Amino acid sequence: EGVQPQEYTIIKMEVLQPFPPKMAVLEGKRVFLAAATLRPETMYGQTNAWVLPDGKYGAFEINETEVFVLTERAALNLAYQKYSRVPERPTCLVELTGNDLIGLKLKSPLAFNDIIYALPMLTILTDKGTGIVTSVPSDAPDDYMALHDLKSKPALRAKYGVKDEWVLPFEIVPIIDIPGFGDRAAEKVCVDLKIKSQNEKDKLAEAKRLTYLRGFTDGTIVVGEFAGKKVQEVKPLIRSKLLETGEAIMYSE
Ligand code: A2H
Repeated sequence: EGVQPQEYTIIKMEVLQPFPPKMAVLEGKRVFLAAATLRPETMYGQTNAWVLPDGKYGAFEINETEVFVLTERAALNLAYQKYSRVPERPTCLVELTGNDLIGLKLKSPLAFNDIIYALPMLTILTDKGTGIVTSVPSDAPDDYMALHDLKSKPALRAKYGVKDEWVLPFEIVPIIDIPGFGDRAAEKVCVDLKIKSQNEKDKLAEAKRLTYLRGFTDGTIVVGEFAGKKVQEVKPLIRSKLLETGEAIMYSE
């Protein structure tokens, strides 16, 4: 890790009004949770966003009208990648923790769910990407297990102030078919490996190893305008589209 640059796509997940009191200072601006992903072609299947409850985030001014919520580290990296109008020192309009973000109502590009919510994930690393992760439980074992934990453990929801309606209505959205794995590959490997929670690091690493490459090399997208095409083929097309429409930006580290 860290040997060669990682090319992420930052997905702009728009925070819908009304903002919570802590974010009142952002009133009148367009505010986005900036989620870093390596799999832009999976965005149809988003069910929520992930934040680290104790993580430190900031709302950074990206230009006159747009604000990104992400870690300070990522804001600084981005500033050097020509998107900020104030490259040397991105302005932090308000400091936030993950707890402040839990329950935010979001609208995210390509997602079949019109509205999704920001929810707690306990394994997010603050020194990778933006510290915000978009959740695609059909294809990401980490996302599947973290959502499964919240759905199956009322005490976990209570601990983080997560309302039932932010979690329980959200089902897996099948988006990619992988021969031998089906169209809910993450669920299948997590069940096969008998993974019990998002904290089973080694087993989840194995689950990711089993699905990630296969999804990319043998997967077929079964939804959207590119339905029937290979994941390999559509990934760059979907990424370009998101970049062109301004719904995403590039980010590398
Ligand atoms: B991926 P790599 Cl569908 N902490 O996006 C923990 N995980 C993070 C993170 C952070 N700070 N920042 C990004 N990620 C996740 C989609 C996806 C992803 C699918 C399948 C696999 C997959 C939806 N979540 O990643 O260590 C993000 O989840 C499998 C590795 O830099 C991001 O892409 O290689 C991926 O990890 C980046 O991980």
